[in-house]
Amino acid sequence: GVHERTFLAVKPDGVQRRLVGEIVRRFERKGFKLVALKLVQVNSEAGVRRRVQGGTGGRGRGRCLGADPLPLQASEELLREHYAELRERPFYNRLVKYMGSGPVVAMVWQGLDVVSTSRALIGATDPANALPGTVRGDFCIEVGKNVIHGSDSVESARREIALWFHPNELLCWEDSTEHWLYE
Ligand code: YYY
Ligand code: MG
Repeated sequence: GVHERTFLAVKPDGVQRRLVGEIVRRFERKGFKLVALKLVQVNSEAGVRRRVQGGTGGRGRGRCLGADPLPLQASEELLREHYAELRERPFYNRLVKYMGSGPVVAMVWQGLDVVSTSRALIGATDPANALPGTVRGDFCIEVGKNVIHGSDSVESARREIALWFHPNELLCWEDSTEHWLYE
């Protein structure tokens, strides 16, 4: 339905290459509704933690920055968990390192079939196979620097949104264009 949500992230190469505005623009002009957005530096070296896992008192390492209620930590664990399905793949460690190599723009977008439509707007995983007109088709060359992440199913989207965002970071706002986008 129109309340479907997906998790999108501009990867560190996309941020470095100043593609954030261009990418946000593509999802905006499509008509999808932005419900959350933040710049996140997932820094594996600093050991700086935004929050200790709920109620567990943390895992010993790192430093809790006060009473920050975020359900995620700016730690490599977030990325390892995000890509947990790919744990056994040969590129997994390289992928996690790449995702922690600079700021990432994490976003949640909402709309009818937003998960599959976003995948179509993003293009094939390997930019070599991504069609012109897609983000990956237009802005990148190699699979290891493919600029953007998008959830691959409604289930993955739910998992990834919960991983990257606290519920109170997802904003409900009245979309004045809804009447012009949906029948
Ligand atoms: O969902 P999507 O990002 O299109 O591809 P996944 O199969 O989930 O892989 C996640 C991520 O891993 C991909 O965006 C780049 C990287 N990767 C890689 O570096 N080399 C591969 N052969 C396959 C994927
Ligand atoms: Mg994927």
